[in-house]
Amino acid sequence: MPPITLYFLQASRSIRTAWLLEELNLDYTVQFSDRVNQKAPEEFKAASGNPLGKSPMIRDGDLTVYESGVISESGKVLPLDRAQRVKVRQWVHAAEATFMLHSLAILYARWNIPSDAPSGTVEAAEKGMSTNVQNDLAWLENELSSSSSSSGKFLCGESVTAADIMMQFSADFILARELGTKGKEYPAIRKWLEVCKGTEGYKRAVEKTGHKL
Ligand SMILES: N[C@@H](CCC(=O)N[C@@H](CS)C(=O)NCC(=O)O)C(=O)O
Repeated sequence: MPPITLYFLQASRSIRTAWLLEELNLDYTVQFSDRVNQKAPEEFKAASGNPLGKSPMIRDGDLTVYESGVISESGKVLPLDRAQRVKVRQWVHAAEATFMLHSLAILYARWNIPSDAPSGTVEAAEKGMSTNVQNDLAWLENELSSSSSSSGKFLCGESVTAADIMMQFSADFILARELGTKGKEYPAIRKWLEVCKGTEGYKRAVEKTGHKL
């Protein structure tokens, strides 16, 4: 048995950790669960050992680690050079604390505003919250437009870093669910997403987990 177990909830951030483990060439087993009514089933949450029941979670020997960001800051995907490392970590944190924070607000409005609310309530909430998401995506689009012409095809250079591993899911999720993106085009983001999805590590992660959004 490989020492690492990945708790993988379908259609979730768990793909980040599967991609990471593939990039690091680590052997691991996967405990899967599909969603039930958009949520992780209670038995899966309990088995994962994460107090919040959220995925991904890994068990590595007697160590359990949750939060995809901290898991991603591992091995060769975190550059040793101080300036590069800071830049990569900036994207690692932005992936959750900026991009997911702003976009999930829209998804939660869609899920939680009661269906008998006055007509147009969800749309108005969504419109108000789109400004943050569009600013975030404009930042990423600009960064990718300038970085691909100067320093490489990935977010922070010529090879996959934790920045790609974390940000790929955030951007893919926002575009797939159209969270505040109506009427906007993001060609550099879409091109980079294809580059990420075309890496051998990402393809192996999808093959192993069946990840789909
Ligand atoms: N900040 C955490 C977020 C984890 C999280 O919210 N995971 C979601 C899936 S993307 C989850 O497990 N949801 C299941 C549920 O709430 O039932 C991370 O990056 O790992």
